Amino acid sequence: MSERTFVMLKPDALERGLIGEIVGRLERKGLRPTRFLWRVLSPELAARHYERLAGKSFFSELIDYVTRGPVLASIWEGREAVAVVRALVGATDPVKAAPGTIRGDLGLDCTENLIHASDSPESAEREIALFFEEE
Ligand code: IDP
Ligand code: MG
Repeated sequence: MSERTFVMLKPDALERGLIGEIVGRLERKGLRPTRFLWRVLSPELAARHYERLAGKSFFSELIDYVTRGPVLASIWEGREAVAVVRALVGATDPVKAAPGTIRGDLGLDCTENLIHASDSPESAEREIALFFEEE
């Protein structure tokens, strides 16, 4: 059954010129993009997006990172899209992410790990609403 998920290329991915590399991996898997949005996140939007992590020691570092330059937010569709994209992305810490995954192949820093992808269909709908359906 087709499903949709939310993907955000974080500022380091754009700074390093990795849009084509990362978007290409999702496309080659067979997923289809339906929306793209290039924007600089406000600290308020970043904090709402990551509100579940508000108590963590790295929270302010995370907000500074994701607001320091533009991100590329997107919506992707396909069979089991949420789980498929999470598998392509790899573990949160790129040192632990398996080779062959986006973070495993392209990243090294635990905070600056290139990409966000929704962790459940419920998160995907919440994040799509936050980025694409509110103003
Ligand atoms: P995820 O992006 O793999 O879903 P989350 O636990 O949702 O991981 O964390 C959101 C983001 O916060 C991560 O992608 C990473 O940028 C940052 N982060 C998570 N855990 C740590 C940590 O232990 N140290 C530093 N940054 C972290
Ligand atoms: Mg997460």
